[in-house]
Amino acid sequence: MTEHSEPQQNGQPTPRNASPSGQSLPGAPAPEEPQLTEPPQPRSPLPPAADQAAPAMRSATGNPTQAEPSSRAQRSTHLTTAQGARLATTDHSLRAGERGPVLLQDHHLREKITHFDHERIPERVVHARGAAAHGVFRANGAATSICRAAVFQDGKETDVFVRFSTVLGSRGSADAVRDTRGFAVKFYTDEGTWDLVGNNIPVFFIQDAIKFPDIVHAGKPHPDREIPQAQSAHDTFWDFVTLHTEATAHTMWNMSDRGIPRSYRMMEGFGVHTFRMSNHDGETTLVKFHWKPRLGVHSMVWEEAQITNGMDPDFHRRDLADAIESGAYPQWDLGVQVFPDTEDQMFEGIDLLDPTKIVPEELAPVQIIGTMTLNANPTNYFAETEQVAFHPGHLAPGIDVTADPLLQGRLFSYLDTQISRLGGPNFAQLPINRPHAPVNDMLRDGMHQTAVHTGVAPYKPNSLDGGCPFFAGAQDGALIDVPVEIQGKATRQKPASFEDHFSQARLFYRSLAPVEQEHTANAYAFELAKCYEPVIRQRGVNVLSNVDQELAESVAAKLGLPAPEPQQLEPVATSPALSQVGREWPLDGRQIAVLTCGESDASAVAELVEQIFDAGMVPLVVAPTGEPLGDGDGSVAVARTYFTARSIEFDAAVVVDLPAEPEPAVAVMFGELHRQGKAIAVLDSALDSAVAVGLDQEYEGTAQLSGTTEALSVLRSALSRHRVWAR
Ligand code: HDE
Repeated sequence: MTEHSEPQQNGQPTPRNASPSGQSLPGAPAPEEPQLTEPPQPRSPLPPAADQAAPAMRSATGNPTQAEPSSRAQRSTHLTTAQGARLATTDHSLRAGERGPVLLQDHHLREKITHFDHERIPERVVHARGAAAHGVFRANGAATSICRAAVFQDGKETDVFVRFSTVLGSRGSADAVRDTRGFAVKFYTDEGTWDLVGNNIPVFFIQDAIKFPDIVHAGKPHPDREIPQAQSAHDTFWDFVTLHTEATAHTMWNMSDRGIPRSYRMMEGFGVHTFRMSNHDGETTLVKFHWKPRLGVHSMVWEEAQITNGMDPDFHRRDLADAIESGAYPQWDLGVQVFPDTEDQMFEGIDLLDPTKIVPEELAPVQIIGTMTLNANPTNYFAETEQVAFHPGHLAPGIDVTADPLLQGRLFSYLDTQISRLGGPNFAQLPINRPHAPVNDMLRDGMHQTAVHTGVAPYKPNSLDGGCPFFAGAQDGALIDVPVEIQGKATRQKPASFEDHFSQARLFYRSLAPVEQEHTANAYAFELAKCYEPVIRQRGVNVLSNVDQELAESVAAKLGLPAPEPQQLEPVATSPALSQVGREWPLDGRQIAVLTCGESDASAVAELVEQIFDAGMVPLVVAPTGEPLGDGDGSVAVARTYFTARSIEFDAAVVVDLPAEPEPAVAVMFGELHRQGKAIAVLDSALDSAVAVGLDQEYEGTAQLSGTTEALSVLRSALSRHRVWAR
C-alpha cells in the first residue's frame, strides 16, 4: 500500500465516523447505509500497473521512461493538499459570504498560491535552453586496454541521460539560433556517475577559465536594453572576440554551418579538453572524446534557420522528442583520439592542453569504444531536464582530468553553480541526479536534505558504527590521482604554444567545401553588419586577414568596408573530416513532402507514401485542405495543408500534382525549397503546374519523372548527400 492511500476494509472505503472495527462511536449519528457500488474512480496519472509495484515509468503515450518508481511524487487518484488531504474543490476561495472578503484561514488557497509563487528556479547562467532524453551506452570493449573504467568493458550497458542545449539564450528562446550547442552526457555507471560535459564544437573561445565571465558577459544581451536574445550578432560579442583573438577558431566554427545544426540527432559531440585514462596496470594515456551521430552531421541553411525560429521555435526540442516517441532512436558512436602521455603533452606540434586546438582526425583517428542509444523521453521537463546537474569532475575510476587551465576552472564552477541554481548542496539527491551506484558519503544535513541517515558516526575513523563506511581497496577507488609530477613557480603566464590564435581557424576554414566557405563568409557579414560601431565591424574584417585573405576581402566587400592589408600566413594542412560536404549519409528519418492538389489519385499517393516509409523516411502529405485524399479504406491522411506547412519541415519534396489555382504559400514553398538546396522530384503530370508556381527545371536536384519509384530513387541519391550543394 502506498503512503498516500487511504485505510480500507475489505476493499471498501471506511465510512466516515465509523471506528476501524466498524462500531459507531458513542453519540455519533447512525452510519449511512454501506455503499454497495463504488463511485467511478478518476483515472490515475499512472498506468494501472505503475500504481502497484510500478517497475518502470511510462510517458503519456506509453513509452517507458527511466524515472525510478521511488521518485514518483503524485500517487493519489484524487486531488489533495500537499499533506495528502483530499479536496472537494479548487475553484473557489473560502469567503465570508458569497460577496465577502477571502478568509486568511483558507489553507488550500494560501498553499496553492505560495507554491506557485516559487515555481521557478534560476535558469542556468549559460546553456539555459535545453532538451534531454534517457538512453543506454553499450561499450564494445575497445577501450579496456587503456582504461580500467567498468563502463568500457565489452558489452557493458550503462544508463545515460543526455541534455542538449544552446548556450546564449534564455530558457524560452528559440532553438535554431546561431550558437554553440551543449552535449552533456550523464553515465550512471556501477562505479559512480561519470559526466562527459561537452559541446558540438571541439574548440573553445578561451584558454583559461578566468576569462569565462568575460566571454559570457560579452555574448549575453546588452546590459542596458537586454537585447538581442540568443544571438551573437551584436557589438559586445564582436568587440570581445576581435580583441581577444584566441576566440577566432571557435568563432569561425560558429559562423560556419556547424552553428545551425539541422537536428540534435545530427550533431557531433566533443569533450573538447584532453582527458587522462589509466588502465589496470597503472599505464596512462591522453584522450579526446568524440560523439559521432549515426545519422550523419547536418546543418540548416541560414534562411531556413531564420524561418524556423518564427514558425517553430521549438524545432530541435520537438524533433528529438518526436523521433524517440516514434521509436526512431537516435544513436551516436563514442570514440577517442589516443595520444601518448608524454611529459610535454604535445602531439604533432599541437598542445593537448590548449582547448582552442583540435588534433585533426587524419593525424589521430577516432577509435570507436561504444554506442549510445537514446530511447526514452523525460517524463517531466522540470524534474529531469531542468534539474539535472552535470559536472566535469564527476569521474569514474580510470578517467581523470589534465592540467588544461579551462578544464581546471570548470572543476570548480559546476558544483558552485548548482548550489545557487538548485538551492543547496543536496542536489545529488534529486531523482535525476541520484547515482545508480550505492552511495554512502558522510555528507550530512543542509537545505533540502531528503535522506534519513542511519548510524551515529558520519566521520572517519570511527568505532561507533563499526568503522563503516569502509574504504575501497587501493586498486578499486575513484579519483585515484595519477602521480603526475607537478612543480613550478606560481605564475600568471601562459605557455608560448598558447599564443598561436589563428592557425587552427585557418585549418578549419581551409578544410571547408566552397559552399561551406561561402556560408561562413555570409554569416560573418550578417553578424558584423548588426554591430552599430564601425570600428568593431572593421576590426572583425581585419582579424580575418590572419585567417584567409579572400575571406577577409569577401566579408569586407559585403560590409562596404576597405579590405585589410594581406598578412604573411603560414601554410596549413587541411582536414577533410571537418567538412560536412562530400560524404554520404543514411536517410533514416528524413522528412519528405508529398505535394498534392487534394484530388490526386489516392492509390498513387498511397503507394508513394508506402515507398517512402519503406526507405526509412517520413512522408508528409500536403494538400489544400485537411480532408483525406480518396474515400473509404483506400483514403490517405493529409498531414499538412499549404496554409500550415512550411519548407523548414521537409528535407525534400515529391510533387504529385498541384492545385489548379494555388494559394501564394505554394510559390513560397517552391522558392524556399530551391534556396535551401532541397531536392524536388516532379511527376510528369505535375510539371506544368509546378513550373507555373516557380519551379526551375534547370536547378540541379530538380528532376522530372514518370513514376513514383523513379522519383524516390532521385531523392534517395540527393538526400544521401544531405542537400543539393551545387545549387
Ligand atoms: Fe560550461 N558551464 N563552462 N562549458 N557547460 C555550465 O553549469 C563553465 C565549457 C557546458 O546541460 C554551467 O550547470 C565555465 C566548455 C555544457 O546542464 C556553468 C567554463 C564546455 C553545459 C558552466 C565553461 C562547456 C555547461 C551553467 C570555462 C564544453 C550545460 C549551468 C572554464 C566542453 C550542461 C551549469 C547542462 C554549463 C561553467 C566552459 C559545456 C556555469 C566556468 C569548454 C554542455 O557551471
